[in-house]
Amino acid sequence: MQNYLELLKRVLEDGEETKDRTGVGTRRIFGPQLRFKFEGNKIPIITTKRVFMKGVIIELLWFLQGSTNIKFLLENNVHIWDEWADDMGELGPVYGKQWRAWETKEGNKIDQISNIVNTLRNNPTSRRIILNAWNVGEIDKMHLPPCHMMCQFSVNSKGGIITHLYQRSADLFLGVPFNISSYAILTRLLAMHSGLQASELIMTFGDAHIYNNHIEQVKLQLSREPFNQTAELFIENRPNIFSHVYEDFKLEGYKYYPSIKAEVAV
Ligand code: THF
Repeated sequence: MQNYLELLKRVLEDGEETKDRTGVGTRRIFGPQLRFKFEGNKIPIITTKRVFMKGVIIELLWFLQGSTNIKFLLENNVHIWDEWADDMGELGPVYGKQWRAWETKEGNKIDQISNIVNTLRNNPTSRRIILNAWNVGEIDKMHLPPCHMMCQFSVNSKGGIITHLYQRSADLFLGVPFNISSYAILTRLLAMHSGLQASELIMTFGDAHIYNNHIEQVKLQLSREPFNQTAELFIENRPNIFSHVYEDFKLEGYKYYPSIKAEVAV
């Protein structure tokens, strides 16, 4: 996965120094893109550090459940959302709520994921297959506005899904390795439940940054020669996209360098 490392290098060397909301400070560039092609059961995962794949899968299942409370994450020992939750574990109307129960003015709830599976299945040439978490009227109630905020899905003539994600803010060292694998798995799940294949993942970033307290970690990562992408993800089938459990996901052949610790900016 050379292009992720190339992006890290570019931001490290040419990024503009910025004072950001968190007070940590970043180097940033605006508007880069990463692309990953799917091949068989192979799944894109960064190899130049160990990616916490259990966290990625549990978080994705949690989004798909429509949950906005960290209880399920804590039960599974995943702590990546702790910093933003209130005393009751609530995060406000974040991803899960918008994906599964976007509220309309009339008081109806729209399940975007079900609609997407149906459209992929029944009208694959549609140019309106969109997943949107950026609910303008509810942003101020979210403890953190969505970073990976919208996706458009396209089905090519071979029946392959192309996922194009727009991510307004990209924490290149901590968040992006999660986001890559997460949207890759979402693409595989959508393919499985719509009778299609996963073809490509395109990620367009708005503000792509390296936090100042991740610089040494990024340099260490850049000193490592990446392994070939050999990881394969096998997913047990289920009657629908919402009934998956963690045990359905079997990751094989993931080669990685040791994990690298870093503080998350809140
Ligand atoms: N805020 C910031 N500053 N960066 C982010 O990446 C981010 N997110 C989510 C919401 N706000 C964010 C939270 N996702 C980790 C990973 C993903 C997160 C938050 C934190 C993290 O600390 N990962 C470590 C440790 C994992 C572990 O073992 O617990 C890692 O090494 O990967 C991005 O969407």
